[in-house]
Amino acid sequence: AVDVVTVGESMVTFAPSVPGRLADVPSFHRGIGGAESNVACVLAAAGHAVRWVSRVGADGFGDHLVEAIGAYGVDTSAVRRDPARPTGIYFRTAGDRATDAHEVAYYRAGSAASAMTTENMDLAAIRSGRVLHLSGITPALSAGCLGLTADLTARTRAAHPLGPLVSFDVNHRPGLWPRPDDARVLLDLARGADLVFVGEDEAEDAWGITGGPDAIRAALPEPATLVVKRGADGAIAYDEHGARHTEPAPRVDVVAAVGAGDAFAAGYLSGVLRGLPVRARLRHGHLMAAAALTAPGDLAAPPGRAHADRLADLDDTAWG
Ligand code: KDG
Repeated sequence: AVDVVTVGESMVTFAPSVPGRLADVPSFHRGIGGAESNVACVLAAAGHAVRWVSRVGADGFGDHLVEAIGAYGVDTSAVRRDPARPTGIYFRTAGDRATDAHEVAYYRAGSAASAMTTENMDLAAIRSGRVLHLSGITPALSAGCLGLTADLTARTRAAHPLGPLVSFDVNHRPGLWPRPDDARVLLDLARGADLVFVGEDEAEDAWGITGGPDAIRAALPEPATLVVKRGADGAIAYDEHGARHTEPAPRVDVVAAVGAGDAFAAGYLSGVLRGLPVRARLRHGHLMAAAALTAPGDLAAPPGRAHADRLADLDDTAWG
């Protein structure tokens, strides 16, 4: 049985060998990225049965993604190869340590994954898990990808009441939306999910919500659970009973924030799958995020389950 299915574009990533402007970096280290496959890899490392569903090119980068994501223990059997379109790739700079401002150069327009539609995806494979995890990156890729995400959120819930719990990470990527206002569609998509992850700053950038976590919950009352992430200030989960759970984040020396949100979602979902209390779900989210924050790439080696359990069980004085 599959615990979690994720759907989304993955890319071969090129991280800089030295700091500096993109124009000046002489060489890059190859890695793998893609928010949804990052979530899948962290969940697989935490011992869950995970499937990643996508489309990649029939090229060497597509081979690398399937092999590298598969090597994490993720099931890639429903990934389709597109002989007519390339696999997406992207380059980024190390960024400024204080502000985390970094340059990203995507080469993904017209990629194999951007051609995902409801019609060309294996919907039975997509609905085969206890949890279906999606993100707001996919609907930014093309009209077909937006339609797929819409079908898998609101309309899927109505037509498949016994289907998987739908988890949605807002993942607002301003550079992918043609016009800033287009990102408002993420609010509608989030309304169709059961569990939503959003950053406080992200809700302001994408939706203009400035009133903090309670204002975000007021704008988004539909998902049974809403998790608002506040970076170093911790995270808040609003549950279906109207309760609000706040959990501080451990202090870490940030090397690169990329991938931390994905790792947080994976840790939280691992707690959901294991039936842990909300507070432990948040702590597992923080622990997985801390591993990503302290590693340079999109994907870090997460702590093993037993170690994470020991850390999550420490008393409050060790947390926050
Ligand atoms: O969350 C990290 C992702 O942003 C990164 O791995 C690449 O999926 C990606 C994207 O579209 O930016």
